[in-house]
Amino acid sequence: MTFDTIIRGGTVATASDTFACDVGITAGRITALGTDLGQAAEIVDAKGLLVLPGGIDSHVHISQPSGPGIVMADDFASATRSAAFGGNTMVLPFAMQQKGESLREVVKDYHKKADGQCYVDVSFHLIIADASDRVLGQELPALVNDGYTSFKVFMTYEGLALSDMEMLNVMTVARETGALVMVHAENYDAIRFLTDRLERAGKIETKYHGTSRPIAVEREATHRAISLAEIIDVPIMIVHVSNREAMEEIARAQRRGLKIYGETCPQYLVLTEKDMDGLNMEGAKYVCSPPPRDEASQVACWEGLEQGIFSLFSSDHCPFRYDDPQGKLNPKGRTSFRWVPNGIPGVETRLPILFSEGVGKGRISLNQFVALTATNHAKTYGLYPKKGTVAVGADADIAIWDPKRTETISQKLMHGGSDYTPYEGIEVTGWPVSTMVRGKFVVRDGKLVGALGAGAYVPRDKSELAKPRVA
Ligand code: DUC
Ligand code: ZN
Ligand code: ZN
Repeated sequence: MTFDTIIRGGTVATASDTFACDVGITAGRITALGTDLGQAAEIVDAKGLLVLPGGIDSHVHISQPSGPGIVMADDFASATRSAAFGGNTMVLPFAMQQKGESLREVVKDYHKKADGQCYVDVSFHLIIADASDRVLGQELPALVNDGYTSFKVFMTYEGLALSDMEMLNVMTVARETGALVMVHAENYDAIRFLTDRLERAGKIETKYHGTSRPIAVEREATHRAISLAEIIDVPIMIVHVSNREAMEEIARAQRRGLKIYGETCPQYLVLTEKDMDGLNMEGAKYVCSPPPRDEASQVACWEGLEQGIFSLFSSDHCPFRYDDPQGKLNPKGRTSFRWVPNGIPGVETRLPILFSEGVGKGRISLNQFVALTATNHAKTYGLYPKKGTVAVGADADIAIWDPKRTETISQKLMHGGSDYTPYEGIEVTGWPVSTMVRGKFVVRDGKLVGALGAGAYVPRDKSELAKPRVA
């Protein structure tokens, strides 16, 4: 047999095993694993390198409307370029509905933004802001059937927050259609109350962003979301968990046999609320929600990853430029933390941070790393086994890593649309050097070689993990 490509001499790791073997690729798929595979049009030497499933970042925001005068730093080209340099072969951004909009039209708009503009593969979650009978009764079931098999709901934010009744209605549709609900768990009224009170007291600097969204705000909403899901008997994913109390709500639910899943992100492992203290609005670079907490919360999030309470590690990439009137330094943002856009870039740094801090420092195994960054994302969102593993029959979505290479994270190394990285100065060991999507290199030895449009839209199956406990 002759292959298109053989990746030779590397160490392959999956979510369960680590082994020395060559990878044979034909027509974009992995067609053989073994040694002495024979001939190929191209042999890629991976001696001394790791051959891993390409990262799947299942929580990224790209080209979302973000309020009057505010523009996201990435379009699909820059976000997916940045993703590829960060060792990712697929991202799952959101198609965000706004009140009154048809979800179907929203989805069409996001396809228009993404078509021909991606370097890695993409699929869309839906954000449901308008839980009307028409949306829930007609549009949503049809969209789930068409491969949009997950949706995010917000318990906070003007124009996005759903009432408990609306959450229950969305969860009911998820149960009926087999879709998975992702929940942004923060108590809207509590945040508004605290924000108003802080502003009245003249406490408007960016550091008060954290004060306006304390842990209790997140813990309470997490508890409530879990309770609502239990009432409906529907699995849910609590996204971007930042602290022990919210994590323990999830762990307790899991111990009770509920299908409650959790996700955490790099900002909760390596940033703290002190980062938002910076002078001259520097703190705005770290404003995201939920906010980074303290060192004890970082320890808790590590425990959640180590113990499998969190099955996903995503970036929550939501980039705004810093030095830009349409970004973090917008004129209103200078008047109060309330108006600083929430979100930070991170799609390119997610994997090196977890590899270095997690695998390198002995907190998690290489196999846990693969599970947390690729395999579990594919399983959770209906992409497995086509995506998320190195196995015969899977798409040849592969990241080749130099586990010994040390880099200091810096904006100079980044390839996205933002003008800063919140992870500036963090030293990491372990770096993705090449990324291949369906058998074709997008990044090779640190250089962009893939064409714009190399990434494709991937419709998704329903996830096994979205099945209720009782059918
Ligand atoms: N929630 C997200 O998931 N991303 C960015 C901002 C937010 O609140
Ligand atoms: Zn969110
Ligand atoms: Zn997000």
